[in-house]
Amino acid sequence: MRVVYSAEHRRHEPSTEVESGRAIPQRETPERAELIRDRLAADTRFSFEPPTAHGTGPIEAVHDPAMVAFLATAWEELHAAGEPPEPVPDTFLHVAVREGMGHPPEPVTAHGRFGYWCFETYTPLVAGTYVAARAAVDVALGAADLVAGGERVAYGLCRPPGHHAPRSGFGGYCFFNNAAIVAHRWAQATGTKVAVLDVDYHHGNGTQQIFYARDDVFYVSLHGDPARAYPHFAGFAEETGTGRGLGATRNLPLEEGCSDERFVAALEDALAAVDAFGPAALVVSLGVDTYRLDPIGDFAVHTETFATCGGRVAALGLPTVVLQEGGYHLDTLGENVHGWLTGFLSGPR
Ligand code: Q9C
Ligand code: ZN
Repeated sequence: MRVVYSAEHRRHEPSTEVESGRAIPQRETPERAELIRDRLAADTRFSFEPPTAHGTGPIEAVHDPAMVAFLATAWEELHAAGEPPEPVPDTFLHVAVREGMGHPPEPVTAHGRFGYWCFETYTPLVAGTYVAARAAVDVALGAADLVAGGERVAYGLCRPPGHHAPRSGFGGYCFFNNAAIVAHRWAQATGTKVAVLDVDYHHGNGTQQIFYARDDVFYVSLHGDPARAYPHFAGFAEETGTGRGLGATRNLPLEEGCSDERFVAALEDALAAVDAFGPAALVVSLGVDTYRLDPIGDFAVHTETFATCGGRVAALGLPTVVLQEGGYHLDTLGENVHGWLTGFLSGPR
């Protein structure tokens, strides 16, 4: 399997995140990508290549160009305004503030703009964030190019991840929605339908939002029920799309302690839904924070099950772009991703 990887991810390395007002160690670290890379590199079935530059065009096709412009210079502007090395916003554009009054203009100051575009406190900016986030998009698009060129499957070792970023926002360790950028570009370039299968522990609220009113990109997710889990405000089973997109979103919220059997059964439901949609290609948002010991998940999925899952996804028979999202148990992160990908290569069992 061909793997696209860029060392530029290391430039995004916040040391902390803010949870309930406490600064705690950042979970989404450079070490994550290095552990995955090292595990795959120890298996000759995987080969590595750098991404090619795709510019901001594919990003601005999915995200508000004003958000891209903000991120391009945000850290420098915040720094010049005297903010700390890893700033986090304090005043967010909560929906209630503008209820019944329409959308406000983008603030003028960097501080105001930060809370306008960012939706939570787990996602500090550092000096290299923009370069790293741009590289993650190029990694994703590089993997998609390999599949467009005839590879059955390719893996983009994206970092930072992307699935929490909606069209006009960022958060949840995510800046640009790598999977959505790939899915949109593929659908536009080919005029065919695409499915995004999101198996990260967290609901991919950003990806769902981007495609919610569209009938050309199907979004299906297995995740911790938002009744108890981040991102709290999206991912409910009742959310099935809107307008012409009605029926092109499918959520499978799962209970605390979700077992291997339950997880695989839910995956089979998701795969049946993908198959019924009839896409020409598949994008997988691969998070392994479903693992039983993940520090921010609460499922009971074991390492062996990731191979089962990869094999079941391969059985769809679709050209498949696999992109890295979450997974925070460092001792098993490489093994779990390797298991999923080799399971895909081996096929169903
Ligand atoms: N106590 C990804 O996996 N922290 N993002 C939630 C809840 C933020 C996860 C902690 C989780 C973001 C890509
Ligand atoms: Zn996650």
